[in-house]
Amino acid sequence: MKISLKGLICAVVLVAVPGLAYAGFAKSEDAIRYRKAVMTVMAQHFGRIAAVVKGEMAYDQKEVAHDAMVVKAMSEVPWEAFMFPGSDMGDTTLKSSAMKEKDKFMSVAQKFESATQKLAETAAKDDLAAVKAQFGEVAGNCKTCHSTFRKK
Ligand code: ASC
Repeated sequence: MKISLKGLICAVVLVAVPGLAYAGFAKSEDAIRYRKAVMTVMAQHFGRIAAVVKGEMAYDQKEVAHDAMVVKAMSEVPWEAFMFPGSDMGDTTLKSSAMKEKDKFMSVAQKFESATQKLAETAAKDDLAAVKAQFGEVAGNCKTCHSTFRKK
């Protein structure tokens, strides 16, 4: 049997560091830090679109499109980090129910991803009214997940 070098390295890493087999995190603190960083970046850029939607900031199509693109990218990456075993304990506001109801959590996350994808597509066109409408859709998804799976 011929084993590729890549395969061998993967096997060694998986055996030597079991934590790495789970979405690349060695310990729950790393998963918590990672998802908080993603949420911080997401909130910053979503907040800038919010300011435009509320009329507090001037509408600049390119800026909004860029912010929406960052929100979309951030929405695609943190979900496995929320499922890291034990990461519902410690410095986090994640409810344990998120892990117990993984399918529900992932389905809410998937809906959110679809909404941010649509926001990015909408923001690529110069139509502030459409951006406002889709912004509302995304914000609704934020709220649903937070009120269900985030501690007060
Ligand atoms: C934000 C932010 C949230 C969401 C949420 C939308 O900008 O930090 O948590 O929007 O308030 O309902």
